[in-house]
Amino acid sequence: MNENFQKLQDQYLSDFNAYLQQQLSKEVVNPELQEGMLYSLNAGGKRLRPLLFLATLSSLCPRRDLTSYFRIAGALELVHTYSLIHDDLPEMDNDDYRRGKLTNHRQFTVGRAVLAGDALLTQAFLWLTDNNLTSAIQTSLVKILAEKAGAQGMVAGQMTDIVHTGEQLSLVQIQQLDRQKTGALITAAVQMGAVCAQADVNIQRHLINFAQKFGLAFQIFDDLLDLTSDSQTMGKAVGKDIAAGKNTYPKLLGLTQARDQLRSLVQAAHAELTAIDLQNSVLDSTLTYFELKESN
Ligand code: GRG
Repeated sequence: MNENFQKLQDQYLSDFNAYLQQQLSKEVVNPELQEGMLYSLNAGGKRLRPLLFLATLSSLCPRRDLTSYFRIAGALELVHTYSLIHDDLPEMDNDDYRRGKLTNHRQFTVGRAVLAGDALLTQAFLWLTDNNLTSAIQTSLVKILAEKAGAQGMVAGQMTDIVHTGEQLSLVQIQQLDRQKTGALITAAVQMGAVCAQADVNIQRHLINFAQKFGLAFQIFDDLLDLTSDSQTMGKAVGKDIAAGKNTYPKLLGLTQARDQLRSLVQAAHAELTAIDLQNSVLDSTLTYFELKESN
């Protein structure tokens, strides 16, 4: 197993978490907003999108000081956290628990949760423009995140999801939905890493392909996890998504075929990196996320 991903987490995760805490405590003066934002930000997320961003940058520019990019990595986590707070709201998924803790609106109120989410989303764009990068790079980052998180990406996926919950979608429709809902922000993370590294067009193309495959694998993996006892360690009941009428891969394809799809996506993602000589890179090692738990 390639252990670089573990090394990246060991080296940066606790400093990155401290950075998020420190910055928001300093920048958000309204006490209720700060409390609501930090409550969900500190609720035990894996930081997958920031780590993918840092892994991409580090793979392309091994000597770059990654700590000076915490603000950009942080913007991705702010957007991700907002999306989870809003996803849990009564008019969306109506969840009481996330990651084993009360959801934001259950801990506070619906009004406060909506505003904490709004503030996280908005703060992310401040962080993309209030840093030491050139204005050309900042503009590219804003464009990528706005496109992938908004009406052409995650929000559109969420809309399709809530409108079609309870209906049986085809495989092609589920793939399109997940490309937007889950895959778009993952793709943004990798693309933003490539932009910070000023990678050429060909490299960017392969990295986007890698990220799209990673995103789909991530969703299938999440669906598979829903069916195992592991989901309970994340504060979820086993089979909750399927019981809620969600369109999941195991429901549509069966367990064996869903696992096969996951395996072939991981191989295809690895092949995208091999094409640009990034096999065995830190980014390649992020694929161990799926290997580690696939047997569960
Ligand atoms: C409300 C605009 C809006 C969008 C919500 C991301 C999302 C769209 C909904 C989350 C629903 C969900 C459970 C999707 C499955 C895949 C996924 C995104 C899981 C959560 O991401 P992780 O596992 O979360 O990275 P942690 O807890 O580690 O931060």
